[in-house]
Amino acid sequence: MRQLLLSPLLAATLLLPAVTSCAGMSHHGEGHGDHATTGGSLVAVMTPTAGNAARGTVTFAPGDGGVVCTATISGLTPGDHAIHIHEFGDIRLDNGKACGGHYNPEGHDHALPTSGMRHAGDLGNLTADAAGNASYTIALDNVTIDGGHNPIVGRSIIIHVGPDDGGQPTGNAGARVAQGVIGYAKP
Ligand SMILES: [Cu+2]
Repeated sequence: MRQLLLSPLLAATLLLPAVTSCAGMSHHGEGHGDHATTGGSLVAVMTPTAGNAARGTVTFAPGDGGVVCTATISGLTPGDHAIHIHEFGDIRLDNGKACGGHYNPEGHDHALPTSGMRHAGDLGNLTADAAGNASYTIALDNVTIDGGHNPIVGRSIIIHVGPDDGGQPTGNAGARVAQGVIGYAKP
């Protein structure tokens, strides 16, 4: 009796992988062979680290000059603040340190975006007005959404308490005031 009850379940269990595998093959059969990107956009929802108030969004979309990054942040102190792509999409620590160092897969020295030779994550500075609001747009030719060259999906954005002065090793920007994981945006 127990065997009779189990057998439909067993049959389904055995069939399911076969069906899934067929679907997978048919997808491959349509042929793309390359490492094409999704063509989609990315978003990092920025949340404040402990004791800070900076929050907002940073988006990345395919556009003129490569990838266009747009940051809209509030809750900053007036003035310049470093903005970087950091290595890990890990915001488990409330000081931002789980995001690791700058995203730098090509092993360049740190620099401001005026230099072509820089960390892939070197996005420069955004400037907050007297009310603490900042809007910043930069076109990036040294990264891709999720392609073969310095893909940024799954990494993180960090905004710092101070400005990036371009100095080694990471621009002397101080503590991390906001962090967010770069993920796929809902179309
Ligand atoms: Cu940083």
